[in-house]
This record gives sequence, structure tokens and C-alpha cells, in this order.
Amino acid sequence: MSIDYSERIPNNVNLAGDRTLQRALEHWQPKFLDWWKEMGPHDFASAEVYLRTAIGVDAQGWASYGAVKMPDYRWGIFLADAIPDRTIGFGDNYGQPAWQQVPGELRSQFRRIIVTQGDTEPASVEQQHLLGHTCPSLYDLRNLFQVNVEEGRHLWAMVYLLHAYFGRDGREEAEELLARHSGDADKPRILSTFNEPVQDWLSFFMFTYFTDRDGKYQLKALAESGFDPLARSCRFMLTEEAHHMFVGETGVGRVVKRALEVMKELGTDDPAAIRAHGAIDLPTVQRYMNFWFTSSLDLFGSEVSSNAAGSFAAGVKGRPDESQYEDHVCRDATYDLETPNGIETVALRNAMNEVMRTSYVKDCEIGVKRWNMQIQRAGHDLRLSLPSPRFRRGMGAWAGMPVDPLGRIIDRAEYDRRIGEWLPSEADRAFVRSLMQRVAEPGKMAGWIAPPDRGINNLPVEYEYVRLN
Ligand code: BYC
Repeated sequence: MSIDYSERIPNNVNLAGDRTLQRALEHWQPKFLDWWKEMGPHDFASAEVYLRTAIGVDAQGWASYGAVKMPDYRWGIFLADAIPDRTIGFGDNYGQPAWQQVPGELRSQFRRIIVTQGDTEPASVEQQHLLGHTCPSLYDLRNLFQVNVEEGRHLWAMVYLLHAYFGRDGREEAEELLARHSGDADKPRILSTFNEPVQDWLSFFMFTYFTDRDGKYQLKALAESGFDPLARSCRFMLTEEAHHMFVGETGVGRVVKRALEVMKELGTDDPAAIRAHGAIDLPTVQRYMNFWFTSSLDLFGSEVSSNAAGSFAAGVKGRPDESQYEDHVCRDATYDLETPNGIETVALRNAMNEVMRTSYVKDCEIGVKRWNMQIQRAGHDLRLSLPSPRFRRGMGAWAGMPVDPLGRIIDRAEYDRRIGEWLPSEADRAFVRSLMQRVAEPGKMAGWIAPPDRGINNLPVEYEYVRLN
């Protein structure tokens, strides 16, 4: 079904055919807009931004581009097309018809997962609330806002499910999604990373590279769900998510490129000299990577999880790209986990978080390889690397363990002494923040980042992507 933009809430779910649901969502809509005004991009309500908007849900040509004031963005409800006669692809209900309603006994499991997913979306917008003021270019400013409006739409996707399938509980949860706030002492966001401040653009690029990639994996797992409306919502969200990770990968790549240009110009890799020249040295990039990668690893939950086992068994949440596996039931299969006490063999169903985390880590490696190719081509020996997934963990078997970035358990005193070498220090953060000065002339770039290879939608890099009225 195509998207109907003549409706107050654009949708392809025939909202007009369910007046009660439509009214409930129209009641939530102004609260969302109030939240956006207060917690969304600060001070840019009148700016005209070159944004893409969904006009369909098929892979070809789903987007239209044009100048939009963000508060006028048409947030709506879009589900990917239904797969006829879809069956559940994993767990104890393998091969049964997918559910069009939530089975009563799985209600609280589904609600918890949809709420957790929904909570991250506005959280990320809140984290990025002030970044527009320090954009390195109009091109980057536009990308930030594109990410923000789409995270807003992803919130709509989860709120639709809560309203449409969870009755009064769902409506209450939808209100709570606007009441919790990132970093709030009394009502924080649910998951750890979404309470971390994102105060500079290097953090933003790391966040969109590492944390949005958790989004990719979680959405892929939910796109396998036996609850068909959830699966279809997530399939469409994934098409939007790809751009966010592109922003992260190219953003970090451009920071690296600029550092290499300055290193060449100065004929040194001395971080102090590179900093004095207004670029970000590669060891600092590594420390930011260490921070955001390890924080994002925690988003997969514990290695051994009865929640994960229960979700898999029931058909609530599968593995990303479930079709790549031969055994979709995993009733007797086991998994060898590396714990601080050695290898532990556990039921595979209980290790599903770890299975997902392992695929995620592999995916994270791809961008790091590309950044290292740039460094290698420039003739330098330094290489960026992902720290061991045991390093600086806050969840699971390795939580709080004194482990170095290579994954070795070390003496607690040594860990405490050296942790400052591995993570951004206050001085690093202050330095990076000092570079964050707004550059808002079309085609101009801040001195700490190289220009992108190309513009958006075949437009030149110099295009005025945001008109700051
Ligand atoms: N911080 O059994 P456990 C995205 C909680 S990102 C705080 O180990 P489980 C996006 C957990 O909730 C994707 N708490 O793990 C990216 C549980 O609490 P309850 C977001 C944590 O349940 C960028 C307890 O610890 N989507 O879309 O198997 C921008 C024991 O948990 C953390 C999802 O996450 C943590 N890091 O799995 C915008 C998908 N980790 O319930 C958007 C939905 C765990 O006992 N969520 N806990 O009170 C899920 O599938 C699961 O909730 C989790 C945890 C994977 C998060």
C-alpha cells in the first residue's frame, strides 16, 4: 500500500480505517511535536533543510528530496510490504504462520522489547540536541538533521505498534517514551549508551558508526520476529538506518584523512604538532573509538541471558539474517563462551546476545579496515584497531574486569593507572571541543575534517544544504 500524505499522520497502514487508533495517535502527535521543539535540534526550527522523505516502501525510489523546515517534516507510519503467507523462521514455533496480533502469553515480552527499541530513538535525538551549533559544514549539518528526523520517525514506528496492539498499556508506554530523557538523573533512558553525552562531532561520528550499527543488528533481529507488524516496521527502518552508518563511517574517514594531510604537510606524526595545526591526531581518534565501541558492545546485553533464550524460543526475536543458519530451532545446540574463568559451554539459545555481538564486531571491522587503508596509503605504520570485546565492559561476564585493550586480564592497579591512556581524557575532550566552531558557508569545511567525496543525491558538496533563515 502506498503512503498517503493527505492524512494528518502519513501512513501506509490504512489508519483512516481505524478511527479509534487514528484518534489516539492524533492525540499523541502534538506531544511528540512539543518534545521535538524542546529536545530536538536546538534553534533550527526555521532552517530549511534538504531532507529526504519516504514516499514508498519498496527498495527502488522510496525517497523524495527537498527543502523542509524540520517541524514540518511528515513523520508517519510506514511498514514494509507484507510477505504473503509468511511463517515464523526460528524457535519453537518455527514454520507456524506469523502472528498478525500479539499472542497473549507473549505480550509483556513484546512490549518490553518494543519499548526498549523505541526508547533509543528519541534518546539519540536528545543526545545530539546541541550539535547543530558547531557543525563543520552545511553538508554535515544536513546529515545530522536527516539522522534526527529519521530517529524521530523510528519512534513513531514503535509508538504505532504500542498504540495499535497493546491497548491502554501501550498508550501509557508511548507517553513514557517522551517523559524519559537522555542523561536525566530521575528518568534516564533505558540503555546505558543512550545516556552518554554527545558533545562534539567526533563523538557523533563514532556514535553513528558504532551505536547506530547496534541499531542495525537489533532491527535485523526484530525484522525476523514472528509478530509480523513488528517485522515489517523494522524492515523499513533498516532502509533508513543505512544512511546513519554511512554518516559515521565517512565522518570518521574524513577526520582521519584530514589528520593525514596535516601529518604530510608538517612532516610529523607528533600529536601535539597536529593538534596545534587544528586537526585531530590519530591516537585521539583511537581513544574515541575505544569509548564508543565498548559502550555499544554493552547494548547487546549479557553473554548468557535467559531473556534472550526466551525471546528466541518463543519467536519474539531471531538472529540477524536468520536465513544464513541451518538450524533455526537450536533446541540442543551449544555455544562455547570465553569467560574470565575459561571456556564455558552453554545452551546456544542462552548465548543469542553473544551470537549477535560477534556478528556486530565483524561488521565494525569493515570500516576500520577502510580507515587503515587510508593510513597505509599515506605511508604510516600506525593502525587503528577495535579493542578486545572484553575491554571496559559494563554488562555481562567481563563487566568491571581489569582487562587491557588486547583482552588480557591485568593487575587492577595497572588498569586504574593506564585506563586514561585508552579512553579520551578530559584534556582530549576539551581539545576536541575547542575545534568545534560552526562553519556555515556553502562548500566550506572546518579545518579538522576533510570534505566529503561527493554531495547528497548527486548535488555538489558546495550546495546550500541548509538555509539558515
Ligand atoms: N544498559 O538478559 P540481559 C538503536 C538490561 S540501538 C542498560 O543481559 P537482554 C539506535 C536489560 O534490559 C538498538 N541496561 O539482556 C541506535 C535487562 O533489564 P530488565 C536498540 C541493559 O534482555 C542509535 C537486564 O539488563 N534496540 O536502535 O537479553 C540511534 C538483563 O539483560 C543493557 C534494542 O536494544 C545496557 N546496555 O537484552 C538510535 C532491541 N543491556 O528487562 C537508535 C530491543 C541490558 O531485566 N532490546 N540491559 O529490566 C532488546 O532486545 C534487549 O532489551 C537488549 C538486552 C538486547 C537491550
